[in-house]
Amino acid sequence: MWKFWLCFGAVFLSCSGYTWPLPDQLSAAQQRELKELQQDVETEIEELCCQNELKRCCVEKKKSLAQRNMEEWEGLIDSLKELKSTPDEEEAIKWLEEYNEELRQRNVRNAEANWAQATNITDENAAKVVEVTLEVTKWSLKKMEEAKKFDTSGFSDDVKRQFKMITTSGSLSDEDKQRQLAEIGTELEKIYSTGTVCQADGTCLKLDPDLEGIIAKSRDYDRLTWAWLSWRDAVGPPMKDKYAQWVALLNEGAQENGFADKGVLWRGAYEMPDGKLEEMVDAVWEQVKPLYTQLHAYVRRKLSEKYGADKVSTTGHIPAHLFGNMWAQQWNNIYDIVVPFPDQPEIDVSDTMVEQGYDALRMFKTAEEFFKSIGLRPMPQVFWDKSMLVRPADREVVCHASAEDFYHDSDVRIKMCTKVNQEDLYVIHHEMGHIEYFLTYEDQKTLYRGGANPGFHEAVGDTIALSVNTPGHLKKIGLLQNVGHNQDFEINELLKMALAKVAFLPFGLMIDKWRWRVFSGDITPDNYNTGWWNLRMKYQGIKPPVERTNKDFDPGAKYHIPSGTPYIRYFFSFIAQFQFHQALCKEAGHDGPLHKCDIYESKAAGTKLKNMLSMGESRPWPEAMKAITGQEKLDPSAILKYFEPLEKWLREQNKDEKLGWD
Ligand code: BJ2
Ligand code: ZN
Repeated sequence: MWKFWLCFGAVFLSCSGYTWPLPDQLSAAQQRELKELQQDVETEIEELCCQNELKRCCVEKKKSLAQRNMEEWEGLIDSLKELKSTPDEEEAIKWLEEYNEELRQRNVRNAEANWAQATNITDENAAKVVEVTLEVTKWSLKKMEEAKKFDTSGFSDDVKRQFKMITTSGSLSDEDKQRQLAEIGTELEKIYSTGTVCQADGTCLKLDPDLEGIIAKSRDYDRLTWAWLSWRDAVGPPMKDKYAQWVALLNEGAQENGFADKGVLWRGAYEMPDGKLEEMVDAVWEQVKPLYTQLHAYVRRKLSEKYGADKVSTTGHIPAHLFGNMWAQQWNNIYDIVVPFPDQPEIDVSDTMVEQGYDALRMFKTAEEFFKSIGLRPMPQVFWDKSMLVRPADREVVCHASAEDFYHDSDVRIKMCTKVNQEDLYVIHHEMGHIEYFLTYEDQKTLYRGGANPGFHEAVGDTIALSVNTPGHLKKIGLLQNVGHNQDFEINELLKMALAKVAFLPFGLMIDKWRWRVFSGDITPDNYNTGWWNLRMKYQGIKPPVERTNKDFDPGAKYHIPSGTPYIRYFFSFIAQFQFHQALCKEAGHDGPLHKCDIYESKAAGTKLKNMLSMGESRPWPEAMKAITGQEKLDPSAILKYFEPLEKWLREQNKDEKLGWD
């Protein structure tokens, strides 16, 4: 019957110059069908009128007929809306429902196996991880073949999005190779997590807390060199060949599925045409680079004063082991060396935390309190029951902090070898941000239980920590006694934040610049280390403290390389978190400079954040960006605004310096 009305309506309504209403609630297929019909009829009438030289009369006549038949036309549209989707799409939706449920159950098993291994590294647990990974791969390949049988072209955007996710795969088809890949993956992570360095007196040191502790606290140049070098020599060389095999297998999987290399798939998470993500991050980097260059020149001079001009020249690259951080990724641990106004009240709260008897649990409760104060979820009981908050004495674990979603009944956990200091308080907020995201989108379809893009996931906890780490807030929670109210204090405050945030940017960028080139074959295994240091030198302006060769594998000394975790997400996050902070501060009614803003207890800010988080991965990221900031782009103007007073001050300090390092 409706087909009859469709034809009837079409004949009477079609007339050049008249627009048919085509509501977008109809499925894409229905819309297309209607449009085609309209086109056909219009052509027919056009021809008829022209043949009989009746064009003007036709237009007028049909227009009035169109008005009269409007009601019937709209009735037709309504009946179409009721039909909603074509029978094929209904079948697809049913298939997807089952898919999402089975995926969820498999994710539960996967998360449990990984957790068991990460919190107790044994051969048996490693074997289980491999088995579960193989099961998942096998199942997703089977499901991908089923999914490809659906002609999705006429389906709604939401259904299409899910099919695209299911059919975008880099899995190898050969089961032996799948196994090899999974085994190398667990092996690389094991080398990193169990790496130790033994000293002449027979005592052995771990990365966390021992070697990281030396790098953070020692001010002895040679001791620093020793810790820096020993860690790299302990874990790098044993990984190198395995890493090259791992890359080859990942690329083979990508190529089997029609992609040029694995890097294309990694970048695909941002849903931008290939090339555009790199273009976007390069453009952002160009805008923040002047600020980084100022910070670099200032810190270089301070380090040169501290260690001597023979160790640190005031014009070139800075030796990489002097930044208080094993990877020179964040420089906040050398705040004491570079503090601009040492007579101002202290702003580092590490010592006070120890004096006040803080322990890991209290640090986690402190973080939770902030999230709750803006209306986000408290940590569920299972979180407290099952998380690993300190390093256990009786077994090997992956100490690198992480947050995991177990995909059922709000089972979410953090594992971390917490130490009582301000840096770990920040890491707790970072990880808890992931947990809040997991909890806020837990009612989404399994496929959409992810960040708008991976960078969004990274930015949640950091955004909160921007408020927490203001001296104003630290005073509120009793960790600071005095705060200054003058420009000198503000410069100290901003410089401390810049050591964590601005210093990170070129590091956040170069890691995946290296991996994208490794995947594309531009950097080959015999050039892994040289390629790595070329990028470290170019972007960060740092150099190895001793000569390195291609027998070394320094990338392997950074967790995300052996664990295979993409890194550009952190670059994205370190820019986006300032956009989020700015937007939430506005929502909270903050007045004054951005770096003073603390959104504590603002339900308005919390709601804004929650609304964005609840979207999960259901829409492309620019929509999520718009939901929270009102703009659709990654935009460095917020971070630049935040550090504006510091940049001005640094320019003045550096006016006689030779900036840069070429
Ligand atoms: C300390 C933090 C990661 C993170 C861990 C390890 C890799 C992924 C997860 C994921 C989260 C998710 C980390 C913090 C800022 C800079 C960077 C660094 N650990 N991961 N499961 N950081 O992002 O939390 O927890 O998305 O599900 O690595 O280099 O230190
Ligand atoms: Zn993270």
